[in-house]
Amino acid sequence: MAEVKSTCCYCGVGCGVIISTDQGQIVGVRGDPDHPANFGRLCTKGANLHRSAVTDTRLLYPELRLNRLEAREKLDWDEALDYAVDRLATTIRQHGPDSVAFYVSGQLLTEGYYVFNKLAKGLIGTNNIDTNSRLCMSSAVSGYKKTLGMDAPPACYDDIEQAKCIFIAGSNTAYAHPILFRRIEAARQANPDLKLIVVDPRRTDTAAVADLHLSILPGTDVALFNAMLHVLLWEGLTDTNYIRRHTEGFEALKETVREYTPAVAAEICGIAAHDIILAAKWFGESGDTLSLYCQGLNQSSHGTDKNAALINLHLATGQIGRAGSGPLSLTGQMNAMGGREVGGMANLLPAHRDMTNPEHRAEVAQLWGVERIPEQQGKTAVEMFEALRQGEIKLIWIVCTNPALSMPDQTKVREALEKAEFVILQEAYRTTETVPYADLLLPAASWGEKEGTITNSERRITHLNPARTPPGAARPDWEIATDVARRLAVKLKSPGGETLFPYSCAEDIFNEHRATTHGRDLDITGLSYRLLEERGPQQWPFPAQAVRGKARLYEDGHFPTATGRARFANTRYQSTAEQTDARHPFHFNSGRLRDQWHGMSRTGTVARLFSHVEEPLLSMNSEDMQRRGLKDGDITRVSSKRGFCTVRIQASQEMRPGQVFLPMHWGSQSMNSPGANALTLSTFDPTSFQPELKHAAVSVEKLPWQWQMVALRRYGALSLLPRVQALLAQFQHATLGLYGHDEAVLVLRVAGDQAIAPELIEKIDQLLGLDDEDASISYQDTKRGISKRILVDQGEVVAARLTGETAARDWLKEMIAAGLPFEQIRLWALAPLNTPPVGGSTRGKIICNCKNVSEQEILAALDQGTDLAGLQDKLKCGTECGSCVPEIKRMLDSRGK
Ligand SMILES: Nc1nc2c(c(=O)[nH]1)N[C@H]1C(S)=C(S)[C@@H](COP(=O)(O)OP(=O)(O)OC[C@H]3O[C@@H](n4cnc5c(=O)[nH]c(N)nc54)[C@H](O)[C@@H]3O)O[C@H]1N2
Ligand SMILES: Nc1nc2c(c(=O)[nH]1)N[C@H]1C(S)=C(S)[C@@H](COP(=O)(O)OP(=O)(O)OC[C@H]3O[C@@H](n4cnc5c(=O)[nH]c(N)nc54)[C@H](O)[C@@H]3O)O[C@H]1N2
Ligand code: SF4
Ligand SMILES: [Mo]
Repeated sequence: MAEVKSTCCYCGVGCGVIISTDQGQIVGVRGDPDHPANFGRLCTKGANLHRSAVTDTRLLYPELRLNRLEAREKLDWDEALDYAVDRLATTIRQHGPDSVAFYVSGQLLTEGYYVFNKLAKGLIGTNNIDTNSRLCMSSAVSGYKKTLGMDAPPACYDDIEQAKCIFIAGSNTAYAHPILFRRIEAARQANPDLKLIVVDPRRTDTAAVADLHLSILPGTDVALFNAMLHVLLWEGLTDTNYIRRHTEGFEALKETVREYTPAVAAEICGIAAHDIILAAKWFGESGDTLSLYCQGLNQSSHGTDKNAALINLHLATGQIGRAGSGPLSLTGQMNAMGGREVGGMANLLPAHRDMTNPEHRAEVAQLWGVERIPEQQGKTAVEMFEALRQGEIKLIWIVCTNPALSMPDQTKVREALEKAEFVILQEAYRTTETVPYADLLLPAASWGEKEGTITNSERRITHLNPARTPPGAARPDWEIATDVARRLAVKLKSPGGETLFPYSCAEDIFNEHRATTHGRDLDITGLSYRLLEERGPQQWPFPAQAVRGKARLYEDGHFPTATGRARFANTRYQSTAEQTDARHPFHFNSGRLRDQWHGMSRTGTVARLFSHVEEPLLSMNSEDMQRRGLKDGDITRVSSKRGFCTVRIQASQEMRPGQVFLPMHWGSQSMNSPGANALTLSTFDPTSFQPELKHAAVSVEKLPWQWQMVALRRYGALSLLPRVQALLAQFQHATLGLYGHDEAVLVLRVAGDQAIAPELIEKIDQLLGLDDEDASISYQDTKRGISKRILVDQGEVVAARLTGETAARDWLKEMIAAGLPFEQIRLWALAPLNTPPVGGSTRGKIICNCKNVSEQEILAALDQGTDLAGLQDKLKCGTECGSCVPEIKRMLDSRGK
């Protein structure tokens, strides 16, 4: 057994982990007690990381297809790299450097990011490199730059304990940054006077526990923040001294917010005026208000304004650069911050330099030893895919992201991928939505397999150590980029090109990156891999000779702007790009679930991470459902002007009337449509270029489909996944997932207006091993269109398929997962009835994943008068990672406890 320090690969909290390995295999993971982001804690996703370290669904070898109608063939690395270089060089020669593009990711380690950026801007001479952070953090970047001068979050996690008021806007922290939420819970426990305000159209788990929940109408944040400033002025709660000494532009903003009275904003935001006044008073009177915010602000066609309007409140009250206060934008992906540091975007250059600044371009050219950096701003994510669709970009190299799931307006994105002359995809898994579009697949090393650094939400850099060698031929991203770059330099005969990428290890790249930060706001010239190993993770800036990094920025009130003053942004409320109307009456919102990560390539391999939410469900207010004659579990068609998807619906107390919410995680590899982004629009913020993923107008219609099928298979579920995925498009409605606690059961649910073709059923039976006549039991009632097939292995039911009517599915699924003997269901299996036999009960949704405790078990205990402590004592739920505690509290609340 060996132990190695690394980090979790998911969210921007950046928790430290200790990975244990046995004979080169990852066998366990625990929180690193010494890591300042989590002090040993992990959320459900983090605590299950080792369970996702399986290789069944990994991409193991480079694969190429020369013709899109044919299957891909395996290659060795030399062939794959040469082929990639050939295509790149030919395209560049024929159509110029801007005919190629790189679409990379905030989940790359800083080193990999750095090399891709240099490859595009330094060697090829195109600024067409952008990342999924464009869908995520770019409004936060432009919000900071517009007001504070630089892209630097001024506060830190320790401020949570020091704050007297925490203002969370557009962030479901309880789900998306759980370990920070644990800290907030602890801080509130330690200080009962600490106020928590949450601004979210939905009553999320985060909002439900707040002292004040402002359930604003979607997209109306700027009106709210401006009105809060109006109240702060009226109540004399602004810090005139701070405004005078350290800021500029306040007069114009003051003039603007004059018209944002609480009454006016209450009307726009759809909340009570007195709640706006209360929020402003708490914000201003506390003296130490910390704001945490995320995609509810960023993913908007005026995301920069939303960010800036919130920062205005901090500047106006002088609550910045002080312990316990400041605007702390939560980063989404674990290294979204690192990507910003190396300038891996179409409008940025290394170390927070700007593409539009000629001096910055010259500096970078000199640092890299290249003639020049191209001046023309590159294409940002949405523009990049549009240019690909228009044929302007011919070749795209996609790294560590899944645009066929995560980009808005999938119809267009998929058209772009189809039209592309050549698509290179550098991925770790072969199960993602983008894989079918790839001409060349390059297998990447993934979590636990590589060395490098990441920076979390509080500017803290951690050094990651590899715990195992990558499976198959997979290689670290930086190595692949470096190899291509060197070969391409030779092929393009670029002067000095062959020495541009002299790296033999990740550390070489880190050291070069470090040198680019010299004298910049994020100066890390005092850091090294060795220091990070010996003294643990550090915050930037950390210049040479520094003893430690800086916990907080702007403590002296000096800002990195031309005048040294922070700038108020004169923000005005604008409505969302698309408004609801009679044809599309619902406001569509999308986001995260507690236990899944984006396209589920990793979390989707861990059965227990499906037990909180098994299927993509559209949440709707129960009154809206009643009015439309909809009930829980009905299949609906959700349509926007751009596309549609079919999903089951559920009544949700979280939703206000007129709004619906769909998790973003399911796409065409786990259902029969591209999911949420079939519906979204690609309109973006004019400054940040971040698309408005959170707001669209949709209609919801019931589909009266009676015919259903469920197929279940234990053993080998993971290796079956890709083969079942390939069938999904053939169904009118289908979802694919896993079930179980330890052993995974594959679950395929299908519905339609009539029975699917017998050949398709046969195909599914074959895949699941149900075609074995000797081992399986089948029952067929052709007249009623009902059939069942059950596979028994050593007396246990291991697979089943029901068609026509599937009332027994949940019970059967639990039975297969638990490995119950076939004898228990023999009579049912051979009978015409499809409803579960007497006594067949289901556990339903699992609330506590660590301790495997279901909603029903908790409700039953609540019926007996148990409180939270009693539940924790008796059922043990919520005692391990704590991710389910907000939900349990909510259940207690609804019982008036
Ligand atoms: N479990 C889990 N955690 C994750 C991720 C994951 O996939 N799964 N992904 C990570 C990444 S990359 C990111 S970016 C973060 C995202 O973290 P969050 O931004 O916290 O998560 P979301 O669910 O996308 O959206 C947050 C909330 O914004 C609300 N919202 C929608 N419209 C508005 C609006 O107009 N105003 C306001 N104020 N709120 C609005 C939504 O109702 C939603 O509850 O999560 C990170 N953490
Ligand atoms: N409707 C809607 N759409 C959204 C959002 C939303 O809220 N609503 N949120 C947006 C946001 S904030 C984000 S960040 C994006 C996220 O969207 P994506 O970036 O598409 O999401 P991931 O599934 O995290 O993609 C990362 C990919 O990298 C692969 N991978 C894992 N490890 C490695 C590695 O080490 N190297 C390489 N090369 N590959 C690896 C994974 O298998 C995975 O497929 O989605 C955006 N899209
Ligand atoms: S909060 Fe959870 S997902 Fe985020 S880094 Fe920590 S363990 Fe990973
Ligand atoms: Mo994100």
